Amino acid sequence: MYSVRMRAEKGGRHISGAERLVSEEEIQDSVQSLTGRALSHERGKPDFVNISVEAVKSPVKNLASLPVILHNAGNVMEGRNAARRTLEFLGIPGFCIQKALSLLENGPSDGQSMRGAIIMDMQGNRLEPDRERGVRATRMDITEKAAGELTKSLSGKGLSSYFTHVKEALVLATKVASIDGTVAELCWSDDPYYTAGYVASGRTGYIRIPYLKENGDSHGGRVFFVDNINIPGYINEIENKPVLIDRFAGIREFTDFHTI
Ligand code: WAQ
Ligand code: MG
Repeated sequence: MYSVRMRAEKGGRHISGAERLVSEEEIQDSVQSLTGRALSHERGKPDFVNISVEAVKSPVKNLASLPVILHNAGNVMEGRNAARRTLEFLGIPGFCIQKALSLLENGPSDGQSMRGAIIMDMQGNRLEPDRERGVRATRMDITEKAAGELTKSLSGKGLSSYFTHVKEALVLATKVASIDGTVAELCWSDDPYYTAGYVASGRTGYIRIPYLKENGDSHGGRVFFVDNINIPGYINEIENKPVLIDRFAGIREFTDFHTI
Protein backbone atom coordinates (compact mmCIF):
# COMPACT_ATOMS: atom_id res chain seq x y z
CA MET A 1 0.00 0.00 0.00
CA TYR A 2 0.96 3.62 -0.48
CA SER A 3 0.45 6.63 1.73
CA VAL A 4 -0.62 9.62 -0.40
CA ARG A 5 -0.57 12.90 1.53
CA MET A 6 -1.46 16.46 0.67
CA ARG A 7 -0.90 19.70 2.52
CA ALA A 8 -1.52 23.21 1.30
CA GLU A 9 -0.19 26.53 2.60
CA LYS A 10 -0.57 30.20 1.87
CA GLY A 11 2.15 32.61 2.95
CA GLY A 12 3.62 29.84 5.10
CA ARG A 13 0.29 29.30 6.92
CA HIS A 14 -1.60 26.03 6.99
CA ILE A 15 -4.69 25.90 4.74
CA SER A 16 -5.59 22.24 4.45
CA GLY A 17 -4.31 18.70 4.51
CA ALA A 18 -5.70 15.27 3.72
CA GLU A 19 -4.50 11.81 3.04
CA ARG A 20 -5.29 8.35 1.72
CA LEU A 21 -3.86 4.86 2.03
CA VAL A 22 -4.21 3.21 -1.38
CA SER A 23 -3.09 0.39 -3.65
CA GLU A 24 -0.68 1.07 -6.51
CA GLU A 25 -3.52 1.29 -9.05
CA GLU A 26 -5.26 4.00 -7.02
CA ILE A 27 -2.25 6.33 -6.65
CA GLN A 28 -2.98 8.49 -9.71
CA ASP A 29 -6.65 9.02 -8.90
CA SER A 30 -5.92 9.90 -5.31
CA VAL A 31 -3.18 12.39 -6.31
CA GLN A 32 -5.66 14.04 -8.64
CA SER A 33 -8.46 14.28 -6.11
CA LEU A 34 -6.19 15.53 -3.33
CA THR A 35 -4.78 18.18 -5.68
CA GLY A 36 -8.34 19.29 -6.43
CA ARG A 37 -9.06 19.49 -2.72
CA ALA A 38 -5.96 21.60 -2.09
CA LEU A 39 -6.89 24.10 -4.80
CA SER A 40 -10.51 24.62 -3.79
CA HIS A 41 -10.59 25.02 -0.04
CA GLU A 42 -12.78 27.44 1.89
CA ARG A 43 -9.76 28.67 3.87
CA GLY A 44 -8.28 30.14 0.69
CA LYS A 45 -6.19 29.54 -2.39
CA PRO A 46 -2.79 28.06 -1.55
CA ASP A 47 0.55 29.26 -2.93
CA PHE A 48 2.26 26.03 -1.93
CA VAL A 49 0.93 22.48 -2.28
CA ASN A 50 2.90 19.44 -1.29
CA ILE A 51 1.79 15.97 -2.42
CA SER A 52 3.79 12.97 -1.37
CA VAL A 53 3.52 9.32 -2.31
CA GLU A 54 5.30 6.83 -0.11
CA ALA A 55 5.29 3.04 0.09
CA VAL A 56 4.05 1.79 3.44
CA LYS A 57 6.41 -0.85 4.75
CA SER A 58 4.99 -1.95 8.07
CA PRO A 59 1.89 -4.19 8.09
CA VAL A 60 -1.45 -2.39 7.99
CA LYS A 61 -3.63 -2.79 11.07
CA ASN A 62 -7.34 -3.25 10.41
CA LEU A 63 -9.72 -1.66 12.92
CA ALA A 64 -13.44 -1.18 13.39
CA SER A 65 -14.36 2.51 13.57
CA LEU A 66 -15.43 4.08 16.81
CA PRO A 67 -19.23 4.25 16.97
CA VAL A 68 -20.63 7.68 16.07
CA ILE A 69 -22.78 9.21 18.84
CA LEU A 70 -24.81 12.25 17.79
CA HIS A 71 -25.09 14.94 20.44
CA ASN A 72 -28.01 17.31 19.98
CA ALA A 73 -26.40 20.55 21.26
CA GLY A 74 -28.28 23.43 19.63
CA ASN A 75 -25.67 26.19 20.00
CA VAL A 76 -22.03 26.79 20.87
CA MET A 77 -22.64 27.12 24.60
CA GLU A 78 -24.40 23.76 24.75
CA GLY A 79 -21.76 22.25 22.49
CA ARG A 80 -18.82 23.41 24.61
CA ASN A 81 -20.62 22.18 27.74
CA ALA A 82 -21.13 18.78 26.16
CA ALA A 83 -17.43 18.63 25.28
CA ARG A 84 -16.43 19.71 28.80
CA ARG A 85 -18.70 17.14 30.46
CA THR A 86 -17.46 14.33 28.23
CA LEU A 87 -13.82 15.15 28.96
CA GLU A 88 -14.60 15.32 32.69
CA PHE A 89 -16.35 11.95 32.45
CA LEU A 90 -13.11 10.60 30.98
CA GLY A 91 -11.16 11.84 34.00
CA ILE A 92 -9.40 14.82 32.46
CA PRO A 93 -8.72 17.55 35.04
CA GLY A 94 -10.84 20.69 34.65
CA PHE A 95 -7.87 23.04 34.18
CA CYS A 96 -6.58 20.90 31.29
CA ILE A 97 -10.01 21.02 29.65
CA GLN A 98 -10.14 24.79 30.06
CA LYS A 99 -6.64 25.21 28.64
CA ALA A 100 -7.45 22.99 25.63
CA LEU A 101 -10.69 24.84 24.89
CA SER A 102 -9.03 28.24 25.01
CA LEU A 103 -6.14 27.10 22.82
CA LEU A 104 -8.54 25.97 20.09
CA GLU A 105 -10.75 29.01 20.55
CA ASN A 106 -7.86 31.45 20.09
CA GLY A 107 -5.90 29.61 17.38
CA PRO A 108 -3.25 27.40 19.00
CA SER A 109 -0.26 28.78 17.08
CA ASP A 110 -0.16 32.54 17.80
CA GLY A 111 -3.76 32.95 16.68
CA GLN A 112 -3.25 30.72 13.64
CA SER A 113 -4.07 27.11 12.86
CA MET A 114 -1.58 24.35 13.35
CA ARG A 115 -0.99 21.68 10.71
CA GLY A 116 -1.18 19.02 13.38
CA ALA A 117 -2.37 18.42 16.90
CA ILE A 118 -1.46 19.51 20.40
CA ILE A 119 -0.49 16.67 22.75
CA MET A 120 -1.45 17.45 26.34
CA ASP A 121 -0.72 15.44 29.46
CA MET A 122 -2.79 15.29 32.65
CA GLN A 123 -0.80 18.19 34.14
CA GLY A 124 -1.73 20.43 31.21
CA ASN A 125 1.79 20.31 29.69
CA ARG A 126 2.09 20.48 25.93
CA LEU A 127 4.29 17.63 24.72
CA GLU A 128 4.41 18.21 20.96
CA PRO A 129 8.01 19.08 20.03
CA ASP A 130 7.01 21.78 17.52
CA ARG A 131 4.22 24.02 18.82
CA GLU A 132 3.70 25.72 15.49
CA ARG A 133 3.31 22.54 13.47
CA GLY A 134 1.95 20.06 16.01
CA VAL A 135 1.86 16.33 15.38
CA ARG A 136 0.08 14.98 12.32
CA ALA A 137 -1.63 11.62 12.40
CA THR A 138 -0.91 9.95 9.06
CA ARG A 139 -1.06 6.62 7.26
CA MET A 140 -4.74 5.86 7.72
CA ASP A 141 -7.85 5.40 5.62
CA ILE A 142 -11.19 3.58 5.40
CA THR A 143 -12.24 0.82 2.98
CA GLU A 144 -14.89 1.56 0.38
CA LYS A 145 -17.21 -0.92 2.03
CA ALA A 146 -16.96 0.68 5.48
CA ALA A 147 -17.26 4.16 3.95
CA GLY A 148 -20.41 2.97 2.16
CA GLU A 149 -21.91 1.87 5.48
CA LEU A 150 -21.08 5.27 6.95
CA THR A 151 -22.71 7.03 3.97
CA LYS A 152 -25.90 5.05 4.47
CA SER A 153 -26.05 5.74 8.20
CA LEU A 154 -25.40 9.46 7.75
CA SER A 155 -28.07 9.76 5.11
CA GLY A 156 -30.52 8.03 7.48
CA LYS A 157 -29.85 10.89 9.92
CA GLY A 158 -30.06 13.66 7.30
CA LEU A 159 -26.32 14.30 7.55
CA SER A 160 -25.18 13.34 4.02
CA SER A 161 -23.68 16.73 3.25
CA TYR A 162 -21.14 16.27 6.05
CA PHE A 163 -19.85 12.94 4.73
CA THR A 164 -16.27 13.93 3.81
CA HIS A 165 -15.55 15.77 7.06
CA VAL A 166 -17.11 13.01 9.20
CA LYS A 167 -15.35 10.23 7.32
CA GLU A 168 -11.90 11.78 7.62
CA ALA A 169 -12.38 12.82 11.24
CA LEU A 170 -13.72 9.39 12.22
CA VAL A 171 -10.73 7.67 10.61
CA LEU A 172 -8.30 9.95 12.44
CA ALA A 173 -10.13 9.69 15.77
CA THR A 174 -10.31 5.89 15.53
CA LYS A 175 -6.60 5.64 14.88
CA VAL A 176 -5.67 8.06 17.67
CA ALA A 177 -8.02 6.38 20.19
CA SER A 178 -6.46 2.99 19.38
CA ILE A 179 -2.97 4.06 20.45
CA ASP A 180 -1.85 3.29 24.01
CA GLY A 181 -1.68 6.39 26.17
CA THR A 182 -4.52 8.28 24.45
CA VAL A 183 -7.20 9.25 26.96
CA ALA A 184 -9.35 11.41 24.67
CA GLU A 185 -9.32 13.74 21.72
CA LEU A 186 -10.99 17.13 21.35
CA CYS A 187 -11.43 18.59 17.88
CA TRP A 188 -13.18 21.22 15.93
CA SER A 189 -12.51 22.34 12.42
CA ASP A 190 -10.52 25.39 11.39
CA ASP A 191 -12.72 25.65 8.27
CA PRO A 192 -14.68 28.87 8.92
CA TYR A 193 -18.10 27.52 7.92
CA TYR A 194 -17.77 24.10 9.52
CA THR A 195 -19.00 24.46 13.11
CA ALA A 196 -19.05 20.78 14.14
CA GLY A 197 -16.48 18.95 16.17
CA TYR A 198 -16.18 16.02 18.51
CA VAL A 199 -14.79 14.43 21.63
CA ALA A 200 -13.57 10.90 20.95
CA SER A 201 -12.19 8.05 23.03
CA GLY A 202 -12.23 4.27 23.10
CA ARG A 203 -14.59 4.45 26.09
CA THR A 204 -17.18 6.85 24.70
CA GLY A 205 -16.88 6.48 20.93
CA TYR A 206 -16.95 9.49 18.61
CA ILE A 207 -19.31 12.02 20.18
CA ARG A 208 -20.26 14.37 17.37
CA ILE A 209 -21.20 17.86 18.52
CA PRO A 210 -22.84 20.03 15.84
CA TYR A 211 -21.74 23.39 17.29
CA LEU A 212 -18.35 23.92 18.87
CA LYS A 213 -17.74 27.36 17.37
CA GLU A 214 -19.66 30.14 15.66
CA ASN A 215 -20.16 30.17 11.91
CA GLY A 216 -17.43 32.21 10.17
CA ASP A 217 -14.78 31.56 12.85
CA SER A 218 -11.57 30.15 11.36
CA HIS A 219 -10.04 29.04 14.65
CA GLY A 220 -9.90 25.33 15.39
CA GLY A 221 -7.58 22.45 16.03
CA ARG A 222 -7.02 19.21 17.83
CA VAL A 223 -5.84 18.17 21.28
CA PHE A 224 -4.78 14.60 22.03
CA PHE A 225 -5.03 14.13 25.81
CA VAL A 226 -2.51 11.54 26.95
CA ASP A 227 -1.35 9.84 30.12
CA ASN A 228 1.85 7.92 30.78
CA ILE A 229 3.36 8.04 27.33
CA ASN A 230 6.85 7.76 26.03
CA ILE A 231 6.79 10.86 23.81
CA PRO A 232 8.87 9.71 20.80
CA GLY A 233 7.22 6.27 20.85
CA TYR A 234 3.74 7.77 20.97
CA ILE A 235 4.44 10.25 18.16
CA ASN A 236 5.95 7.49 16.05
CA GLU A 237 2.76 5.46 16.34
CA ILE A 238 0.54 8.46 15.57
CA GLU A 239 2.56 9.28 12.48
CA ASN A 240 3.70 5.94 11.17
CA LYS A 241 1.52 3.04 12.24
CA PRO A 242 -0.68 2.27 9.21
CA VAL A 243 -4.35 1.82 10.07
CA LEU A 244 -7.20 0.86 7.77
CA ILE A 245 -10.77 1.10 9.06
CA ASP A 246 -12.60 -1.86 7.55
CA ARG A 247 -15.84 -1.89 9.59
CA PHE A 248 -18.24 0.85 10.61
CA ALA A 249 -19.53 0.52 14.18
CA GLY A 250 -22.81 2.36 13.63
CA ILE A 251 -24.45 5.59 14.60
CA ARG A 252 -26.83 6.49 17.43
CA GLU A 253 -28.17 9.45 19.37
CA PHE A 254 -26.51 10.61 22.57
CA THR A 255 -28.73 10.19 25.61
CA ASP A 256 -26.53 10.27 28.70
CA PHE A 257 -23.19 9.05 29.98
CA HIS A 258 -24.64 5.95 31.67
CA THR A 259 -25.53 4.40 28.34
CA ILE A 260 -22.12 4.84 26.67
N1 WAQ B 1 -3.27 14.99 12.46
C1 WAQ B 1 -3.30 15.83 13.53
N2 WAQ B 1 -3.97 16.99 13.55
C2 WAQ B 1 -4.63 17.33 12.43
C3 WAQ B 1 -4.65 16.53 11.27
C4 WAQ B 1 -3.92 15.30 11.32
N3 WAQ B 1 -3.88 14.48 10.29
N4 WAQ B 1 -5.39 17.13 10.33
C5 WAQ B 1 -5.83 18.27 10.88
N5 WAQ B 1 -5.35 18.42 12.14
C6 WAQ B 1 -5.58 19.52 13.08
C7 WAQ B 1 -5.02 20.82 12.56
O1 WAQ B 1 -4.61 21.59 13.66
C8 WAQ B 1 -6.22 21.48 11.92
O2 WAQ B 1 -6.11 22.88 12.00
C9 WAQ B 1 -7.36 21.00 12.81
O3 WAQ B 1 -6.97 19.68 13.23
C10 WAQ B 1 -8.69 20.92 12.13
O4 WAQ B 1 -8.57 20.16 10.93
O5 WAQ B 1 -18.88 16.54 11.24
O6 WAQ B 1 -12.57 19.29 9.52
O7 WAQ B 1 -9.32 19.16 8.82
O8 WAQ B 1 -18.32 14.90 12.59
O9 WAQ B 1 -10.29 21.41 9.61
C11 WAQ B 1 -14.68 17.45 12.80
C12 WAQ B 1 -16.16 17.18 12.79
C13 WAQ B 1 -14.18 18.13 11.56
C14 WAQ B 1 -16.55 16.25 11.68
C15 WAQ B 1 -12.72 18.29 11.72
O10 WAQ B 1 -10.77 19.27 10.87
C16 WAQ B 1 -18.01 15.87 11.86
C17 WAQ B 1 -12.04 18.98 10.58
P1 WAQ B 1 -9.77 20.03 9.93
MG1 MG C 1 -9.44 22.45 8.03
